[in-house]
Amino acid sequence: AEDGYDLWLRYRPIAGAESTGYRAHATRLVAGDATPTQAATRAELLRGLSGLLGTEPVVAAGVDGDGTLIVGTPASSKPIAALKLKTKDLGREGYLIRSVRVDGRPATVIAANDDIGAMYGAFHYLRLLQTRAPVDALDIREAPRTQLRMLNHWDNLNRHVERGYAGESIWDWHKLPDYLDPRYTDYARANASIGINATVLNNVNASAQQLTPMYIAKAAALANVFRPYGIRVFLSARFSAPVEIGGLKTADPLDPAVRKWWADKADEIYRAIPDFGGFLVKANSEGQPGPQDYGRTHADGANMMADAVKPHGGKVIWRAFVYSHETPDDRAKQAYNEFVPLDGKFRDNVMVQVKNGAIDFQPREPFHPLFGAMPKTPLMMEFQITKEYLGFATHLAYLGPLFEETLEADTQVRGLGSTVAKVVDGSLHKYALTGMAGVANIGSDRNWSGSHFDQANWYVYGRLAWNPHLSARDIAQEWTRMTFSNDADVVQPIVGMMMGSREAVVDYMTPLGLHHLMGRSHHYGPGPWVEGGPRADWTSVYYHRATKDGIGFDRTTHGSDAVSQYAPPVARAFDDAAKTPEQFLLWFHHVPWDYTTKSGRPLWDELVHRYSQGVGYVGGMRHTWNGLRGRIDAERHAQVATFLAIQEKEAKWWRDASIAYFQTFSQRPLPEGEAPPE
Ligand code: GCW
Repeated sequence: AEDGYDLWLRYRPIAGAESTGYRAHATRLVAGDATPTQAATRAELLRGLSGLLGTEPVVAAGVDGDGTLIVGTPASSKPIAALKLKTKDLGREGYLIRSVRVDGRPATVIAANDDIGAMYGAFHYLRLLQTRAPVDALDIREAPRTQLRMLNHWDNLNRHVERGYAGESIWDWHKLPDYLDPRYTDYARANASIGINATVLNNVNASAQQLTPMYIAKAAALANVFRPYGIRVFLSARFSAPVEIGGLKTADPLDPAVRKWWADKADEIYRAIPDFGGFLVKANSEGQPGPQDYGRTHADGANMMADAVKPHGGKVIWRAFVYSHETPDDRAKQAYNEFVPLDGKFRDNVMVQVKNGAIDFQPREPFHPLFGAMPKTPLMMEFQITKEYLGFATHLAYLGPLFEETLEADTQVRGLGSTVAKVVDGSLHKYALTGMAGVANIGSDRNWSGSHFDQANWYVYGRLAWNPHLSARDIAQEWTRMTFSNDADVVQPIVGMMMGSREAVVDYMTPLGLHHLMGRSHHYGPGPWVEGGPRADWTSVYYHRATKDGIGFDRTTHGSDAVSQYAPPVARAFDDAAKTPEQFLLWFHHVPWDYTTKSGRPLWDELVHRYSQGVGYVGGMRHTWNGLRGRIDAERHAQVATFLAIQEKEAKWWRDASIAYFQTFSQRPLPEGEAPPE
C-alpha cells in the first residue's frame, strides 16, 4: 500500500525503455563493505538500483564489464585510487560523481575522502535516477556549506511530542536500549539521504531524567544505529539537572561542585557515546531554569557546559529564544538585547541558535535582527519544520519559500549582499563553526510527518541545511518527482500548488505583517481576540493593537524602536511605512484603516482582499489536486484531498472570524465584491 512510509526513498521501477537506458549505467557495482558505513551504502545502492532498474546489479571486485558503478574512497577502493581523482577540496563529507572510462569501459565513479561522503554521493546518484536526470556525462562535485545539519526533536520521555502532529515520538524509550525498532534505521537512511548529520533526541523543555544512566544507555543504543549513517546524537540538557538528579543544592554555573558535576556527567556520556555531539540548552525562557536564576549570564551558563564537553570535542548549542518574566515593551527586542552584549564572550565550542524571526515561527516574520549582529559568535539558524503556527498537519504549506525568504534576506551589515545565508554558512563573519537546526515534524504516523506533503518540509529543510543557497522551487521539483511522479503534467501542477501554499496560509491567517493571532496555547485556528491571562505577550491583542483608528504594532523609532536593531539601511527602510515591504507593514507600523496600500485599496479593503485571496488559493489547490485523480495512487490521493477540504473549511473560518473581529474596530463595510462570511 502507498502509505507514505518510504518517504522520498520510494525506488519504484523506472518504466520500460527508459529503465533499460539507465540500467546500462549500473549493471555492476564495485563497492566495499569493510566498515558499517560502506556496508550501509552498498545495501542502499543495491536496494535502490534493484527497485528502480528492476534488476539487481552484480557486485564485482573490479571493472570487468561495461556499466560499472564504482563507489568509495581512495583509501578503501583500489579502482578509485587508480583514477587519481582530485578530492582534497571535498572535505570529509563531500563527494564527486563522474562518468569515466576504465580500461576503455564506460563507468561511473562516486568518490569521496571518507565513507560518509561516499554515502552522500550514493544517495545523490540514486536521486538522479529517481528524478530521471541524465546520467551519461556526469561531473558533479558537492560539499556541504554548513557543518552541523541537525534535527531538534521536541520529544518527551513519555513519547508526547511538543508541537508534534504526527503521532507519538518514534523513540520507544521503554523498549530501548535492547529493542531497536527498524524504524530507527529508516530514520537514519532518510536523514542521510539529505545530508542531516546530527539529531537532538529530546525536547528543549528537557527532563533531567534524560541525563540519568538509564537514559544515557538508551541514547547510546540509538547513537549506535545512527553512526553508520553519519548522524551524531546530541541531548537537550536541563540546566537544573545537578539539583534534580545530582543531589546538589545549586546549579550556579560558577560553583565548583556544579562545574564538576557537569564535567563528570560529560565523561559518563562520552564513555557510552564516544562521538556524542554535545548539549542543546534552552535556559531562562518560558519558565526553564538557567544561569540568570543565580545572577549569571547566558555566557556563564554556556561556557560552564562547554568546558565540560570540550575535552571530548563536544559542543554546546545555546538557544537565543529567551524572554523574561516581566511584561516587555516589545518581546521582539529581547533576544537581541540579551545576546549582543555577550558577543565574543562565549567559548569556541559554543554556538548560539537563533530562530528565523524574533517572535516565534510565525507564517511570516522578518529575519531575526541577531543575524549579522554577532560577528564573533557562531550563530545557527533554527527553523521549525513542524507547523505549529501553520495549520498543523492538515493544512498544506510547503515551507521552502519561508526558509528561502529568510536565508535570502539581506542584513546589509557588511553592505549589500550580506544575506542571512552568508551569516549561517559562516562566510560573512568567518565563523569557525556553522550549522542549521530544524524542529522535527517526525512522529510514529505511517507517513512519519502527519501528512504526505509535510514530508516535503523535512526534505527541503535538509537540502537547505546542506546548501542554504539552493532554490525552494528546485527542491520542490526534486521532492515531487521522488515522491509522486516524474510525469511533467503531474510534477508541474504539484510544484505550482506547493510554491504558493505558504503565502496562502499567510493570507488567510495573518496577512500584511500581522502575527501571533492563533488560538491561545494550542495555536490552532483563529484567536485575534485573545486577551488577559498571565502575560501580555501571550495574547493576540498585544500583537495586532487594533483600535478604531488603525491596526499594527508600531516598532518604529517612534514606537518600540525594534527597527533600530537592524543595520542602518534596513532600519531606515523598516522605519518608513512607505519603504517597508508590504508583507511586513503591520509588523512594523500602526497604520490607519484608510491607509493607501500598494494596490490602491485602503488598508481595510486590502486586508479583506488578502483573507479572501488565501481562501481562494486553497480552493485552487483542491481543484488542481482533484484533476490529478488517477495520476497518483488512490490511497495518498484520497488523504490529501480530504486534508485540502479541511484546509479550505478552516481557511474560511480564519477569514470570517478575523474579518468579523477586526470589523468591530474598523467599523467599515466589506468592500464591494467580497463574499460575506458564510
Ligand atoms: O513556539 C514556542 C512553542 C513552545 C516551544 C518554544 C521554544 C519547546 O510554543 O512549545 O517550547 O517555542 O521554542 O522553546
